[in-house]
Amino acid sequence: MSEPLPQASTPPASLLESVRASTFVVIAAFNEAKAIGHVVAELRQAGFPNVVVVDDGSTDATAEQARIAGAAVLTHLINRGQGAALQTGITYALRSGAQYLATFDADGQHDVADLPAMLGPLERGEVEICLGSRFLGKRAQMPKLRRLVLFGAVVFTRLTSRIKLTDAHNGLRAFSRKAALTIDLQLDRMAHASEIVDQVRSCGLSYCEVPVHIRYTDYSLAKGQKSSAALRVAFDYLIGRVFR
Ligand SMILES: Nc1nc2c(ncn2[C@@H]2O[C@H](COP(=O)(O)OP(=O)(O)OP(=O)(O)O)[C@@H](O)[C@H]2O)c(=O)[nH]1
Ligand SMILES: [Mg+2]
Repeated sequence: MSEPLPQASTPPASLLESVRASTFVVIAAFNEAKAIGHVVAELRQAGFPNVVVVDDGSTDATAEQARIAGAAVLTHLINRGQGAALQTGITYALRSGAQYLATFDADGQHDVADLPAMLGPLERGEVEICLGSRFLGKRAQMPKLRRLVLFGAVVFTRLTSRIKLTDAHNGLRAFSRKAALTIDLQLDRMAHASEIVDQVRSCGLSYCEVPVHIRYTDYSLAKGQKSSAALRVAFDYLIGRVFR
């Protein structure tokens, strides 16, 4: 088992304008027309001009709402899953000159106010990747079953990836350009979260966890993952390991 995970030093109150301008926020979105416009608008109002939404074969107005709110929109013609959508967005951001990248969920669960603390350690050159954790800092409000499943994911990650995280499946992450160039997501669906952790370790990328706030709303709970989906994620990940 590896050493305890390093945590970020004191978060910066502000982030350099040049860092915001060269940060690309990548959002995988599947049938999120009700939420995506607000999410993109909040990011842009907070001073992040480069928002990339990958519409993952949605059958609703996700792409249109994202575009109206000011995002660059990429489209998968069929639904490929969050991992595939993130890799599409990351590749696009790198080709567009991104120096920093963040992944962000489309369903309104992430808080844009957490981004400066996520990007700060990258800006200061302390680490290459910051991983958001809902279990550091204030106790997160969430359904008990979800807490249990996420605890199971942490234990699973410690056993399979041998990395000690407090939150193994948090969609809020920040990457330096170097880290984004190194990470190569092959698992199309939700198991990409474990794959990233594996690659952090195998590629020797430096990382830290940063406390973030995850909102559980009626919308996110109705739309989000069923607890039983955890078994499918574990299965996809283990199959991916066998065949890679
Ligand atoms: N479910 C799902 N989400 C996708 C897909 N492609 C992209 N996404 C996006 O991935 C993000 C996370 O998906 P969620 O289903 O909310 O997963 P989660 O946040 O880990 O789980 P919850 O805590 O249940 O919300 C959302 O922004 C989705 O719109 C896909 O094929 N399926
Ligand atoms: Mg969600």
